[in-house]
Amino acid sequence: MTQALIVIDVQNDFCPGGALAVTDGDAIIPGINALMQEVPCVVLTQDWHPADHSSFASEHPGAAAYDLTEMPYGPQVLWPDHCVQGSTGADFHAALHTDPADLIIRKGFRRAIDSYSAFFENDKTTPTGLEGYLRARGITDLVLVGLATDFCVAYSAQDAARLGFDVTVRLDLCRGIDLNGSLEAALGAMRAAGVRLV
Ligand code: VGL
Ligand code: ZN
Repeated sequence: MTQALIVIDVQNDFCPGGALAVTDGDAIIPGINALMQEVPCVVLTQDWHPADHSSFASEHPGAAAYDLTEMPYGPQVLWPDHCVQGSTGADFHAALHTDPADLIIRKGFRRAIDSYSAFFENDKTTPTGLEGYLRARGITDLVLVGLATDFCVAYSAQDAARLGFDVTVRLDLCRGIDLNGSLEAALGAMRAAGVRLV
């Protein structure tokens, strides 16, 4: 087996003080940095939205952040503006070691479609290219860490399991948003998909 560490969205906007701050989001960073030294492949993902991204509540007159809306591809939570391309909020947290990364994959850069997963956008069909990269390197086993447990980590883990990777989520190195029970739901969905939660 060949292992890769996939570090999901450890960006300023998901850390305390950010636009979509996850409680204690920055607390996982020292542990992630340490784990990078133990794996042969490190991939970072970066949420990377245009300023007028359709997942932003500000693009939907009358809508509030965290409302649910219907997109052509299905239900979509509307978020505060976050991780706008080139902004400080989109930068990786300063404490995260980025030098060990072999690949940085950006997602959510198409205005009309959100992308929680590191593998597919929210239509579940548009690929990011990450699967091809990992397969071309012979990687079979993935360890996922990062933000947020119940959105980008959970979607990435389920897609990875469906694609046939052996997937472990290190819950101690993740933090969640927990919107209306989304954390419990995500844990159940990951378990049902065959993801190992440790
Ligand atoms: C995320 C909401 C919107 C995440 C990204 O990284 O979990 N959540 N965009
Ligand atoms: Zn986003």
